[in-house]
Amino acid sequence: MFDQVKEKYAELGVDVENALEVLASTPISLHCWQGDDVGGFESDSGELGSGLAVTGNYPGKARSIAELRQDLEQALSLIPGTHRLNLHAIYGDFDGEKVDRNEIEVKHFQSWIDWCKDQGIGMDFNSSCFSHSKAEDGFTLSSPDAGTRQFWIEHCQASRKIGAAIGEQLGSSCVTNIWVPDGMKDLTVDRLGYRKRLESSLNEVLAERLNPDFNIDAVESKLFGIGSESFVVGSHEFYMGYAMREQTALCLDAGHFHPTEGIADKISAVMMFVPELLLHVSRGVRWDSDHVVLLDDQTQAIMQELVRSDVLGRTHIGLDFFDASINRIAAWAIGTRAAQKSLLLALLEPSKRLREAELAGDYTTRLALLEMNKALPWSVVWEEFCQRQNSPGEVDLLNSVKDYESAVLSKR
Ligand code: RNT
Ligand code: ZN
Repeated sequence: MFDQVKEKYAELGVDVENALEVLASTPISLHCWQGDDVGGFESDSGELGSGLAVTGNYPGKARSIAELRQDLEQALSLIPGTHRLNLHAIYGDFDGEKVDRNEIEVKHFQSWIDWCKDQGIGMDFNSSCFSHSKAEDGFTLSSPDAGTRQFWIEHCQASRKIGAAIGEQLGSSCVTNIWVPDGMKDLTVDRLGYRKRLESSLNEVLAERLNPDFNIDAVESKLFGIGSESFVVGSHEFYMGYAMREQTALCLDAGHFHPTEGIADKISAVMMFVPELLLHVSRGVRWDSDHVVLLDDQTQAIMQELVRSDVLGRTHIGLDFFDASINRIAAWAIGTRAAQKSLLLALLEPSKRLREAELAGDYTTRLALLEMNKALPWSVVWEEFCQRQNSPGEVDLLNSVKDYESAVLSKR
């Protein structure tokens, strides 16, 4: 069937083999935090806070680094292609030792780097400015308290150095992302003061020049969160301005905007002015930003823009969702595969004909082709991709998940 489908696409001017090559060489950064509900492995790990909330209590959660790696290996086997690990600082290998956030070093992440090397995958990193006594009042890098600010500055500086070591050791640049929860529940009078403090803290964090072949800095905005309904210091405008001025990567989280506001249309605009983009592909539902990614309109629109604007080479695709009400490995696999399926659909567009029609003002053809594209047998191409990459096809995915659940998860 695949050969026939390939022919059909070729008639429309679409090179299926080329699409499969691009798909195979587009890694998705798998967020470690789906595996244990953003818990991490600090010796005194407390409650999840700073507006982050995970609901559900599905059995079989990873309770140790070994279990999380086992689960990640399982998830990676269910996702076609070669991907990356996205690790948060709270997931260090601290060996029961109390290591405060401003004291983290490369050695605490060496076993993760070694694991990634064994897996043949790259790794990305995140400072963890939440779930900590010094973040309990809602502020970190923009805190009015100089000592608190200094603590988080040191944490973010340490995170970048760890990022650079990761990139150097793995031979693939590490994207180190900064997201801070800073914001207020209610009416805020001195918004500018908070934003000025955030700016100056970020300047200190990023002051040391690091080799971009090893570390790429990214900053992530948010519109509102639980406990920061009225004001978020690091808003989109703030970080867009900051990233443009400082030429850092800009992180767009698909769930961090107004409920009906997508990030797809922002891509071609921001990419004119920032060097790189980090995506947190996610799915917002009403006020909550972190549902498992699906092959839905939003995700398709994002991938279409990456392909149509020809910015895949400057984009780092990461995921950001946490669902504890379903099998966590299934969540990783379903979400990552949905992002890949969306990308495949975008790569299979008859782009030449679409562009010609648009330029000629023939919007009828444009609309007809776009609608036709959805009805073409793209899923045959997807199944071929899964087979070539030794991953289960759509029908077998659930069985693989259930087998692992009964063999491993149910025994925890
Ligand atoms: C929070 C941000 C951030 C976190 C992770 C855990 O709203 O999206 O990216 O989800 O860093
Ligand atoms: Zn995010």
